[in-house]
Amino acid sequence: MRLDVVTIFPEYLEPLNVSLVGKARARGQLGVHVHDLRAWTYDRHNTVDDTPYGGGPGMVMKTEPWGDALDTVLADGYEAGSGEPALIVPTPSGRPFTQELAVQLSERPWLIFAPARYEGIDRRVVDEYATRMPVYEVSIGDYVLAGGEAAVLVVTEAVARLLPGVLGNAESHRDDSFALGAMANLLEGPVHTKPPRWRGRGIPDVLLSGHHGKIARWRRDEALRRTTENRPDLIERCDPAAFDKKDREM
Ligand code: 6GU
Repeated sequence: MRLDVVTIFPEYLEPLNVSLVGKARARGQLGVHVHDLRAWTYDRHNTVDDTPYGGGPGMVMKTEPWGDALDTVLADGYEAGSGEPALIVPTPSGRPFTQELAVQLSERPWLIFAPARYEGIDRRVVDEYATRMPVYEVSIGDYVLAGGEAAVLVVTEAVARLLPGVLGNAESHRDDSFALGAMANLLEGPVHTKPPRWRGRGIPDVLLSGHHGKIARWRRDEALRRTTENRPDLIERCDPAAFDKKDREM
């Protein structure tokens, strides 16, 4: 997979060199290209923003630097045979970024990120590129960040760990919170490891019982408890029939 990020803060994307994404990159499973938007400004002050038409507070990112930057990135990627691109525009006004969308994006060969600062990018930029490729305007949650760069890191990590061969163990994502399947829409329950006693605290007996059916049911109950506590909205969405089936299999 190829990733391009166009930003006025290339340093903000340094974390893409470390941990899971950094390793995928080092192994050649991921090509990451970070570009400084100001490389496509031609005035003395490298201006990327201007006042909004219609008035109001804040500044809007200008069309021309974004258009020239995206045209260059697209030409590079097509020349490199990167496949069909999709444009990701992080914005608090976007659709919610979910595990389902992470899976969809992980199936694409080439993602181009356009994180904005200020009040956002002139609308005509999104409208223009939407005629050429799928555009996903995504929000990572119900709060406001100063810019989309942190969201790029979030989306990139969620997508990269789904790529074949990036996580050590393909089973690792099966029980993830938000994974699909019988535990769909349930949060993961608590986990424990050695030592068996720490500051007077032991391990739940069932986990030491070796009884796989009982352990699975305990984990399911803990997942339900945690979901009820932290995300009652998710409980509404889970499928009681899936639980009944799992219980019969035990
Ligand atoms: Cl993607 N961008 C900004 N600036 N704020 C956000 C966001 C994105 N998602 C939630 N808040």
